[in-house]
Amino acid sequence: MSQTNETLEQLTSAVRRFAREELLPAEQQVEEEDEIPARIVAQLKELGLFGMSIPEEFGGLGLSMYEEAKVVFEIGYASPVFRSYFGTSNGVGTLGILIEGTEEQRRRYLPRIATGDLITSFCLTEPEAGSDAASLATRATREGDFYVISGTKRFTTNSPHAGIFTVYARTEPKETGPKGISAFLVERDTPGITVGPHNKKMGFRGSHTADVIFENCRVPASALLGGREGIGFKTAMKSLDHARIHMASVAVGLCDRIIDEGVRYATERRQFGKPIAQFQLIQGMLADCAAEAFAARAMVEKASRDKDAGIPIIKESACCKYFATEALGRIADRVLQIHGGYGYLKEYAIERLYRDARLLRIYEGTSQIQQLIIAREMLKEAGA
Ligand code: COS
Repeated sequence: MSQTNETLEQLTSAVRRFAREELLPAEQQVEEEDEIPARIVAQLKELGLFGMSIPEEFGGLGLSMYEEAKVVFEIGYASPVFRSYFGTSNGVGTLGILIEGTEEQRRRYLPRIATGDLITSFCLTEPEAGSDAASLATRATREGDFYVISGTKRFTTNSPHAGIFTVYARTEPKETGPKGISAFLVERDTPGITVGPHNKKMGFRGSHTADVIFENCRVPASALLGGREGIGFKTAMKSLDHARIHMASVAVGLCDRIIDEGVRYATERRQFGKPIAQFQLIQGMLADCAAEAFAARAMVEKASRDKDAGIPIIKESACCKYFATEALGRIADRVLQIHGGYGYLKEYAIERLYRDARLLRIYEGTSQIQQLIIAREMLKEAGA
């Protein structure tokens, strides 16, 4: 572990205070304006949150997976939109550089990513390649000392703000599966890149996703991640193993928040002459929420400690993402139910949090993809 218990406690306390004192009061403004205020972005930078997973030698906080999860539990207590702004820079947009990047690539990009001055985006998903990521059709064709990239990427989080894209493209046209895929670090000002308009989503207002279109985009051969062709798919999968534990941590933080909203409402709202919290049917719902949130937290803590210890966590990471985000969905649904008709009104936070929570069961791999990964690993372990 890179931080002492004391420094980790200082960091998580600072993030807890920041989430509760600065982020919660700004949530409604973000919802209305579909934008995170610049003052908050500056505070996120100051706390070092863009560089949580980046080693200290490159200016990051150098947190272990366990430490990252503990910090994310705290930031996840606020609207997940805030976390999303620095999420790609700690997660899928940057992890490829940490996992496979050459020394030159690390030195060129990581220090600016760590400060939040360079935002990264992960360009894997395409219009016809979502869950089946290995079927992607974007091409990167070698021409002398360059590659020429063409294709369309979809649902690219933070692409409107990104300064660099980690782009997954097919370098071996005859190879239609995972083996022909390579990854590239493509700088935003490269000619041939168009970022489309923001997608209009059910929730997550303030977090922006869009199509990114590459048209004969020429990048130097040095943009090939890790300097090797054909390893891109595995790099993406390894990035997602880390990112899914991170996402499960976001879900844990949001479970805590939504449960607090439920307890507060249940103790304030009176029916039949007493607070509804005193009715056992409400207590049953609250208890189910607490038990599931506790289980999700324990899973994330165990899986992240295992990852830090070098134990393979492909199955555990998928279990965490699957369980924590599905539990979050059930918790959001119960807490909205506890609010009754008021839960359906925009003036209560649960209406927005319920919509935001819905995304977590979909992105960074749907629940069904997590089930598939878990079962595959089980069968592998059984030698089947
Ligand atoms: N770590 C390292 N290697 C991995 C890996 C991981 N987590 N997962 C797969 N691989 C390797 C496999 O071992 C295999 O290697 P070999 O060919 O050497 O045996 C190779 O990668 C291909 O793996 P696999 O056969 O499992 O690929 P599939 O095409 O069947 O797909 C799934 C795998 C479905 C798991 C993958 O496409 C996936 O995760 N899809 C969801 C994508 C996603 O999350 N999208 C959201 C984007 S972020 S918003």
